[in-house]
Formats: sequence, C-alpha cells, structure tokens
Amino acid sequence: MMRKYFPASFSAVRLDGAFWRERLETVLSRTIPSQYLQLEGHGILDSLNVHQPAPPLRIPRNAHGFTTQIFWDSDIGKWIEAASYALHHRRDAGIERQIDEIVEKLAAAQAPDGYLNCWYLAREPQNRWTNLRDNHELYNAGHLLEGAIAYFQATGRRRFLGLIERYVDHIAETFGPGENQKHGYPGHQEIELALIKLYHLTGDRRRLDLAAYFINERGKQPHYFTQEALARQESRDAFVLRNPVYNQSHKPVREQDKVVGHAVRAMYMYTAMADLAADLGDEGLKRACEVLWRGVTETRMYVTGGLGPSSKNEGFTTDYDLPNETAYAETCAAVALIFWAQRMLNLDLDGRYADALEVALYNGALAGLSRDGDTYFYDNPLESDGSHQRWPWHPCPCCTMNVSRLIASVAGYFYSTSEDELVVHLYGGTDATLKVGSRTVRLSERSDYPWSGAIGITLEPTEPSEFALKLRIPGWAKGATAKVNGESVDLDAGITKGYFEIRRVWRKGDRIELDLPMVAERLFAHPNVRADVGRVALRRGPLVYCLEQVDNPGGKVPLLRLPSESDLSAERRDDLFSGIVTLKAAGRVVETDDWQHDLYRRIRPKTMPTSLVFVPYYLWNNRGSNPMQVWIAELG
Ligand code: FUB
Ligand code: ZN
Repeated sequence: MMRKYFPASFSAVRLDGAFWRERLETVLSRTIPSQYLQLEGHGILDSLNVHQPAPPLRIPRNAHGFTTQIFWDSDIGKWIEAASYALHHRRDAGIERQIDEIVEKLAAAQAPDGYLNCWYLAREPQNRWTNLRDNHELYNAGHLLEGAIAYFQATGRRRFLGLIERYVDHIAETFGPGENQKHGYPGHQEIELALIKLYHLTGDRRRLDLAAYFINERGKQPHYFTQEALARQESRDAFVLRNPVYNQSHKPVREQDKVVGHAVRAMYMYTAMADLAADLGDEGLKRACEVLWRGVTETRMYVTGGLGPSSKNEGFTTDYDLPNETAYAETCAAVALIFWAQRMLNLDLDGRYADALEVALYNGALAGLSRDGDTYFYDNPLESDGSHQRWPWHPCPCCTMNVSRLIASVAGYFYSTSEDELVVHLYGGTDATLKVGSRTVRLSERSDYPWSGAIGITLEPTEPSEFALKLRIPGWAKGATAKVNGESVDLDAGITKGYFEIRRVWRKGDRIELDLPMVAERLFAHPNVRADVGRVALRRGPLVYCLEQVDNPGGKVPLLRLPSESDLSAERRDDLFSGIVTLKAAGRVVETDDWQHDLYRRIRPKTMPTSLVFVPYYLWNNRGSNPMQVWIAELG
C-alpha cells in the first residue's frame, strides 16, 4: 500500500466559519428539500415503480436515440448521498422517511439475482448489460452505491447498503476475467470510485479488485465497446462521437498521457486510478495520474478550475483552447476535479493538488449553485452577455446533486492524517476531532477565510504528544508568516511542497497564528490561450473575481478596460450578500458614440475614466440577468 494519508471524514469536522456555514445551511434547508420535490415533480421517483406499466418517456430520445432518463437512478442515488451527508449535520425524520420509502421501492424493484436498474427492469429487461458504452448501467449502480454508503454512515441502517451490496455481488459475477463473464467496463466511469469507497468501508477486498478490473480492462483490444456494438448488430461507427477518446477507452489507462474526451468521465476515472494507486501501491497508475494531472493543469484548465471547453463532447479539445463565452466547464467536472485532487493529495502531499482543489471549490464548483440554493448552472462560462441564467431544473440534472453532495460534505476536504501527521489543507473556521495514529486531537481553527487570511489554530491533544502539524501555505499566499505560542517561526525554512511542518510535542492549548496575506492581484494567461490575449483576471486569495454589469454603471461590461497601472484595492461590503470583499480599481470605458456608422477606422477608440467593481465569480448571476466577464481587456 502506497497510501500514507487518509482524509478526515466530514463528520469529524464541524464547520463554524461564516462562509461555509451559510452555504451549508442553505443546502440543508433549501437545496436538499427542493431537490426532492424536483425529483418527485419530474417523475424520477415514479420510475422506481418498475412493476407498473412504464409511462411514456418524459425526456424524449434525441437524434441518436438517447434519453437522459436512462440515468435517473443516478439522480436518486446522488440525492440520497447529499441528503445523508445533511443528516450528519442535522437528523431529520422527514428526510429519513423519504429515503426509506425510496429504499423500499428499490427493494421491491430488485430482481431475484440482485440486478437493480430501474430503467432496464421496467422497459427492456431482456437487454441488460448489452450497451455499457451508452446506457449508464454501471454508472447508475455506482451512484446508488455511493448513496447507500452515505446513508449507512449517517444512520447506521444497513438495509439500503445490503441490497446494493447484493447488486454489487451480481455485478462481480457478471464482469471479470472468467470465461463466462463479460470483459466489459463502464461507458461512464463512476462505479470504480464507488467500489473503492465500499472497500474502505467494509474492508472487503473483492470490491477493490472489481474496481481494479474495470480500470485495467479499459482500452484493451479487441475493444469491448466495438464487440458489444457488433453484438447489437450496430455498425461499429454508430457511436455518437465515433471515438473511444470520448470515454477514455482509446488506450489502456496506464498509457494515457493526455486528458481527453468527456470531462466528468475523465475526472471520475482519474479519481479511481489515484485511489487504486494508493491502495494497491501501483506505481504505473500513480505515474499516469501525475502525467495527466500536469497536462490538465498546465494546458486545459480554466482559471476558475472549470474543465472542458466544449459542449460537443462535454469535454476537452486541444491545449490552451479555453474560450470564455462558450466555455462548457460543467459544474460536475469542477466537482469531480475536487475528488481527483483530494485523492492525489493523499497519495503525495503536494500543495499543487490542494491549490487546484481550492480553486475549483471556491470558483468553478460553487458557481453551480445559486445563493438561494435552488437554481443551478450546468455550464459555467467565464463571460456572458447576460443571457446565461441559472435554472431550477434540467433534463439532465446531474450537476444539481453533485454540487449539493459536495457542499454537504465539504468539511471532509479540510484535514488528512497519517500515523504521526495532522495535515491542514483548507481554512474556514472549523472544530475538528481527529485521530493522529492512536492519539485523539481536537483542533479548532478560527478565521474569516476566504475573506481574510488571518488564521488562529488551537490544538488540544488528549495528552501531550509528539506529531507533525502540516499547514498548507497556498500557492497564492506570498509573504505568509506564522507564530507558535506567540513566537515567530521561520516559515520559508520549513515549507516542503506547499506545506509548512511543525513537529513538536503538542500540548493542550498550543496555539498557532498564521497569516496568509490576501492581496488582490492580476493573473495573465499563457500567451497560447487565444481567448485571453490582452486580458487580465483578478484574484484575491482563493477567489477569482469578475465584473458584473450591476456593479458597474459606468459602461457596458465588454467596453470596460483595466489600465495596467491601476491599483487594485479590496473593500469589505457588508451590504452585499450578507458581507463579502469586492475589488475596486480605476478603469476606463471605451467610447462608442463618435464611431457613428464606422465599422472600421484608423483612429484608436477613445476611453473615459470610470471606476470598476469586481465581485467573486461564484456569486455572479444572483442579481438577475447580468453581463459578466472574468477576463477583462487591459489598457496600456
Ligand atoms: O451522463 C451522465 C452525466 O450527464 C455526465 O456526467 C454529464 O456530463 C451529463 O452528460
Ligand atoms: Zn453535471
């Protein structure tokens, strides 16, 4: 086993800081209940009644004969998962009853051999496991499994987990190297990481082996999806995107060196690969993950942590192709990047992973949910003419429950421990009770992060004990300082790969003060990013900022310019969103009046002074339709 660090469960960490408390309360009190109503209202819960005649499709088949209704089981699994995380924060008999009713319906639907996919059971029972490439059977199973694990962890009730484990047994009988088994793997990765979670929960090694089987089989020749298509008497080319790159089955995974295809599938797969590398001590998988990680973060990631510029494949295109207005950057992909980054971080403690995790969390993922908690973005452009709006539901609601399950469990990304190390990845105001080897350590962290980088940490080991405390010093934090029990420490001397280590005998009441200067700063994109040439983005701490029309009456957003010599200042605004930090700068606005009928002319446009106000990107489109830009044209 290569795994050194284990993330502390979110249930061991109480969020007290204002930022996350507000998001969490919103998800608990608004998002999760409203999602249930949406699942009910859109017929998704009714799809569990597989013994009744199947009603007409709610989501008509598209030109390729595909309907997103085929993965409704996954929406139910994801809602149960999010709701179960919520139960940890606050038990709620009503939600538990709703989940138990769903579980009873699933139990009634389950076939005697354990098979449990409501679409197939209701509509085409004869076709089970005949189209892994398109029809999401294993993906659905993975999400049901994650939901069942979370519900068991929240309530201790085993019924749901038991019936899904029976389904997993059935899957393990169906797939594998045996002569009478199918040598397939999912068209949409997901079950792999769910099986690894099940292994971590139960210690049942067969679950890890099945996850490894799916990962190792992927991309082998003869290609399973082609064989399967031929068996269905379809042309091998009838595939929507005609290319196994779409679902990362173009090569065996250890040979893959470019992040390609559908972004969410890719991220879920790399998450599982990193976990398998850690649990099996598989150097080949680790190396592949490292190469893929560098590729995506160095050439294919938006400044917000968004992934996948194209709607055509919901995924990746070419290096540096990062258009702003048409960015797809699916919320699910940012959430899934967070999953992968967390696995990488526990495989190899390196601040690069935590930096990307934090960027995706505070920007690309969080933007997916409205401030009110019941409308969503699927795609997250970095520029809008005002027509891009959050919606209350979607024919493909995958992002809704991805963002709610992330927020409801966000405390699980703050800490990791090993035998004698306690690692702090994120800040934000928490009270945690953590196991460091055999020691129990209470840690309380107080801060107004992400608005301020002034952080106070108090440790309370049950008895004095030696271990290393490793504090993440984010890549953006230049000039960070720290004190231990009032004495300054030399931070620069103790930082390794983005973490500052303090090893000593810790005693009750020991206190660390950390100051991560949060300076508003300009970011420039690699010159190969055509979309950002001559433009600049603003960041302060982990937050990326944007211009929204509502804050900038001085001119239309696309006509605003940021002079290179303008100072940037941060301003606390208690009147906005119950307290945020905005950025301000002296700007210019381009005049258009004197152009009259000219489309082109020899004279450079005139500009006039104006002031610019930037708000955090994750908050955009919470004040009605609003033109917005992250990358703003620079003057001078
Ligand atoms: O196919 C299931 C989910 O729906 C994917 O992860 C998303 O990209 C959306 O297509
Ligand atoms: Zn999605």
